[in-house]
Amino acid sequence: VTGLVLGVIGHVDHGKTALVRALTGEDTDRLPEEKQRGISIALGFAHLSMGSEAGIDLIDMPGHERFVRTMISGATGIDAVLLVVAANEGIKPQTSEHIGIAALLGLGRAVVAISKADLVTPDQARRVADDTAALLAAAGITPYPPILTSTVTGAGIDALCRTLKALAESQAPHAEDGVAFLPIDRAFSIAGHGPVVTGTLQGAAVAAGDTLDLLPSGRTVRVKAIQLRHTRVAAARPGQRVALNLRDVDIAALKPGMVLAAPGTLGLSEWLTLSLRALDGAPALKNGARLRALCGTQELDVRLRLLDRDVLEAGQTAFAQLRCAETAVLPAGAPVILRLASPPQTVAGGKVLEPETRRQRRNCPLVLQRLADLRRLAPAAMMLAEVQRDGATSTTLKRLSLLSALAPPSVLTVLSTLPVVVTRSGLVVLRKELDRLLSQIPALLARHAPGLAREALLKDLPGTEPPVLDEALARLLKCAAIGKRGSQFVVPRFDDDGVRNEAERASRILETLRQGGLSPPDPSALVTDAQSKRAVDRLLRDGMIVRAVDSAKGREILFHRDAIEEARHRLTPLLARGPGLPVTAIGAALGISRKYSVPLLSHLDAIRFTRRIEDRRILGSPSPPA
Ligand SMILES: Nc1nc2c(ncn2[C@@H]2O[C@H](COP(=O)(O)OP(=O)(O)OP(=O)(O)O)[C@@H](O)[C@H]2O)c(=O)[nH]1
Ligand SMILES: [Mg+2]
Repeated sequence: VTGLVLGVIGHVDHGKTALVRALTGEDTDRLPEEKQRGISIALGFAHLSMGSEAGIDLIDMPGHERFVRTMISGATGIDAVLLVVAANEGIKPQTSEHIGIAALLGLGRAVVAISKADLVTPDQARRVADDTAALLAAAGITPYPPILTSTVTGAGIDALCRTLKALAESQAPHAEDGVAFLPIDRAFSIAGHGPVVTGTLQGAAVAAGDTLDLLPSGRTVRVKAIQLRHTRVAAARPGQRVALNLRDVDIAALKPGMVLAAPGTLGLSEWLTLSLRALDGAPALKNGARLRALCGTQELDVRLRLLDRDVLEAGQTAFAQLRCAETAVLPAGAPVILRLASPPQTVAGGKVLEPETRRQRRNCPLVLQRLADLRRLAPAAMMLAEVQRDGATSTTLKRLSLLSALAPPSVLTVLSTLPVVVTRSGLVVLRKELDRLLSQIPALLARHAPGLAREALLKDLPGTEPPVLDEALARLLKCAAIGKRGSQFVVPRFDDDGVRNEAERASRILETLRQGGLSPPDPSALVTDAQSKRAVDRLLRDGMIVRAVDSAKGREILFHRDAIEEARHRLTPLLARGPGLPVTAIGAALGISRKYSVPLLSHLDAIRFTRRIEDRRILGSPSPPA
C-alpha cells in the first residue's frame, strides 16, 4: 500500500469541507475570512489514517468559481478525486468545470458523494447520483457507485470511508525512476527551523541532505529535514505530500508557484510543446489566442500556437505550442490547463510533450510525425526514433532525459537495450555509425601516408557528423589503433628502436595504457617477451596499473590507475542515486563494451567501490577520502 492523495472537488457550498471534517475530524477552513464568509478560499489539507503508514491525504479544494485557479494548483499530482454534489442542488457550473479539469489532468479514478441527502427525498438524491455518474462517464471517468451522505445525520459516512479505503488500496505505486520535481504550493517559516515548503512530490525520492535546484531563480538549496504529516522522515517518495525544511535559502526567496527539482535536470521553458484537448462546450480557440496556463502551481500568460490547424474546436485534440510570457518550469508529461482570462473559463488542457524547446514550424509533416512519436511511443522506442531522426548533432543524454522525464541513470538503462553508443560528451549515436568509422578510419589512413588531418577525414567520409568522427578518433587513439603527429592522424609504426631496458619498456607500456584509458589494448599486445612481462609485473607491484579479471570468460585487462580513477569519478554520481545500474548501462555510461566493463566492475567490486546486488551495481561501503 503506497498511500493516496485525493482531491475533494465540487461546486461551492456543496459540503466538501463538512465531509472532510466528518471523515477526518479536521476542519480545513482555518482562515478567519473562510469562517466569516462560510466558503473555502485556500486549499485545505487533512489526513485519513488507514492504520498503517499509508493513508489518504485529502486536499479540500475551494468550490467558488473565483478560486478555480487555486483548485487547479491543488490538483497537481493528485491520484484521484472525491466529487461532492449536493442532493438539493444537483449539478452546477463548477461541478462540470471541476470534472472537466480532472479529465484534462488525466485523472481516471473518482468517488462520488451526494451530500446533504437529509434535505431531499431518497428518490431525488438518487436522481442526482445518476446524473453525476453520467456526467463523469461522458468525461471518460468511471466512478465507484455514488454514495448518499449527510454530515447532519451521519448517513453514508462509514460507507464513504470504506470506499475511499478500497480506492487507496488499489492505488498503484508511483514510479521512482524519474526526476524529482516538487511544485511548491505553500511556503512559510517556522521559528527555530527556518523556511518550509510543501507540495506533492513527483518523479523520484528526495532525502534529507539532498541538494535541489530552486526554479525559476536557479539557486541551489539543501534539504535540511523532511516531514510527512507532521512526522520527521529521512526520505520521501513520489506521490507523497511533503513538507521540506530548507537551508541555504531565505523565506523571502520562496513563493508558491516555484519549483524544486533534482540538480541540473530541469530548465526554463519559453516554449512548450503539448498534446492538447479542448473541453466539450468550450469556445473555439484560434491560433495566436492569448490564454492563462495553469501548470502545477505555476500560472502563466501564454500565446497559443496551433501546429496542425488554424482553429481548435470543442472536443478536438491537437498538437500545439505555448509561448510563455514568463518562463515555465515543467517536466515532460506534466499536465497543463488552459483558461480564458475573461470571462474566466477552463477551455482546454493537455500534457507537455517537449519542455525547453523552441518554436516549431506549423503544418509540417516531419514536426507532426515526431510529436506523434513522442505522444505514442514507450521510452525505448521513442529514444531510438529520436536518435535515428536527429542524428548525432542533437541527441544528448540530457535531451533524452528531458523528453522521457526519466533520470539519466534510467535513460542509460533504456539505452543499454538499444543499438546505440553514448559518447564521452554525452551524445547518443547509432552504434553502426560509430562501428563503420572505427573500421574505415585506419584503412583510410593506411592509404594516405603520411596521414590525414581531421578536416580531410571529414571530407573523405561523407555523411559523417563531426561529433561522431571525434568520438571514433578518440576511441582509435585510446586503443593505439591510430596515432597522432601534430594535427595529422596516422597509422602507428611498430618499431622498438630505442627501447633498451626494462625501465624504458615499463614507461612505454604505462604510457600506452594511460592513452588506452578504459578501453586499453589487450595484454597480449603489451606482454610480448620476458622483458615486457617483467615490466608489467613491476608496474602492477608499484600500483601504477591494475589487473582486472573477467573470471567467467577467463580474460584479463590491464588498466592504468588513472583510468580506474576516472571510472570511479564518473560512476559516483550515477550510482549514488536510485536502485543502481546493470553492467550494460555502466558500460554505456563509460562508452565501453562488456569486454572492458565486466573486468572493470569485478575490480571495482573487489576494492569495495561497488557492490553487486542481483544484476545491478550500487556504491559499496564508503571509501576513505583520498
Ligand atoms: N443539511 C446539510 N447541510 C450541510 C451538509 N453538509 C454541509 N452542509 C452545510 O452546507 C454549507 C456548506 O458546507 P461546506 O462544507 O463549507 O461546503 P464546501 O463545499 O466546502 O464549500 P466551498 O469550500 O466554499 O466550495 C454549510 O453551511 C454546511 O453546514 C449536510 O450533509 N446536510
Ligand atoms: Mg470548503
